[in-house]
Amino acid sequence: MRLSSTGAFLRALRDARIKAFPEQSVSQSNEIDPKKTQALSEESQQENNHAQFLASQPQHKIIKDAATSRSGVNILGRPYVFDSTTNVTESILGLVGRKLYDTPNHPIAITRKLIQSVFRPPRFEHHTAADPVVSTNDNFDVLGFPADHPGRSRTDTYYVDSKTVLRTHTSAHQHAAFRGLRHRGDSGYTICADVYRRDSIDRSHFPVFHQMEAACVWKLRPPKEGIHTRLQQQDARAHHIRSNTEGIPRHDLEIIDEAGSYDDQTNPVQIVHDPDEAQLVVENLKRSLENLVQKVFVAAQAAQPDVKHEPLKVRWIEAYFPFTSPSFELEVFWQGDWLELLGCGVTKQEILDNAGLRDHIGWAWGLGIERLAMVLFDIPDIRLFWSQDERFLKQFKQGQITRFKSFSKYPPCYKDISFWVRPSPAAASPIGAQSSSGAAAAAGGDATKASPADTQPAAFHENDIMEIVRDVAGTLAEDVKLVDEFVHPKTGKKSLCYRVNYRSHERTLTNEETNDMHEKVTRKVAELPVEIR
Ligand code: FA5
Ligand code: MG
Repeated sequence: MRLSSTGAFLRALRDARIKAFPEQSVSQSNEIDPKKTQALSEESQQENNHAQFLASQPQHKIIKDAATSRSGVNILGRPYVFDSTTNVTESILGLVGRKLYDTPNHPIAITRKLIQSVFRPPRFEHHTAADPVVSTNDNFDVLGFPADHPGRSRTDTYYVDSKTVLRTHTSAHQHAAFRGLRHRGDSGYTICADVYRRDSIDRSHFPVFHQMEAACVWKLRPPKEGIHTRLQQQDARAHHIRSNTEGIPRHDLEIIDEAGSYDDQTNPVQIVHDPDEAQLVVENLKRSLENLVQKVFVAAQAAQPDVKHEPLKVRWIEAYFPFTSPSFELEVFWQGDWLELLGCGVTKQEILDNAGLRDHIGWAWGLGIERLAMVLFDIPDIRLFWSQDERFLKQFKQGQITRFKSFSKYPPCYKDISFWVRPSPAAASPIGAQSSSGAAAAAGGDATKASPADTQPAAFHENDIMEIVRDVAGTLAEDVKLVDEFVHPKTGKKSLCYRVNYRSHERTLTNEETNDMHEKVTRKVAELPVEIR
């Protein structure tokens, strides 16, 4: 078997895919999956053969060519040749294409439908996007991510190759979805899809989760009697935004607005916007989302009629996203704590302009479906969403919110791994580095989560351990925690100890298989720039 460089062919293939987003109807939603046209030139025929060979291989298996040592993979029927930036693993690729959001009786799909019932057609078109492979251009560049944004780092993002990633957020499809609104007036969309982030391991984090994104735009009113100048057209548009907001049902939530008068320096109204009109967009955004929370949580409370419920409390706080300004996050007080549900803001005007929406103004938001679904269905561990156990799946029915009943609790098994972090600096991450901007995380890249090895941030990153455990144990790892850390007084070397909790939701793990997994983890960790103790 031989693989050779398929660069030119794959670039053409990719370019064709990136530029075209035909809409095919998929049961009440539009699949905005990229077009599969393949432009071939004669000189790329040989490369094409190799790519076709890859495409004919079993999906999501990493195929290595012995002669050239190059690897590649077939993801959802399309070939990708790896390069030095690649960090996708078979275990993560194995989760691609499950379409939980399109499985009617699955809690992810039930939650999606509930959200869609609040943002309804014809104003909102509903999209899904089955293929998670997107260009770095779509995931980061067109959205204005700075070059040093932590979300771009290989420690946080799954790279298929240097120009292609598993999308880290549904905003990767924003540009395409906005283009789809060019010939409509006041309009909007939702996009629902699986997204991928290299992240920590615990009950609320999984490397794949689902996001729902929405946007809404208002167009300048056309010139007519009494409306001639652009200012008058804008006034008429503002009037429509206000009357749309007045049409949103009232709610009885308790709102804490810590972002009511947002900061001119850190969270400004865009210079190109009229501040009064921008304020109307913000009000519409906030009322629309409060209405969503009201609907969703009333449904959750109805599923527990015997429990006395406190009035719902939500909180607005300021946020930062490269593609909205001003920006906010919405949190809800649930079971004694604030839970971040979503990020949102007034869409940057250049993003609308670049998509052909020069006469429009509007908002966008992006929400974690698991976060909502865990609350709605009382699901205690994010891994359960991936369970194929009938005892889990049989509990849910489309259109219904029911409380999850734990089928049993199997024992945990803790194993530690300790190592020295070498003092010599290792090679830096080829893509990006740790943030110097200190920007809040958007689309992954938690700028607040320092690497434990902060003396050599590029040499060792906690997410590398997480990835190894994911790769070896898959959903059998419940959490991984740093339990001990100290610096040797003489050598200056740092020692770290991580505790891995292996536990299945479906059966008791045997000692032998846990030991086996942990041995594999230890062997792989030893390949990192660390010294096992
Ligand atoms: C974003 O991903 C932005 N694209 C959202 C956005 C869209 C902002 C449009 C403005 C306009 P963030 O990284 O905060 O932002 O993720 C959005 C939501 O996804 C979070 O509020 C949270 O509900 C959910 N989320 C983020 N990380 C995880 C995770 N590891 N596990 C489960 N849910 C997560
Ligand atoms: Mg966030």
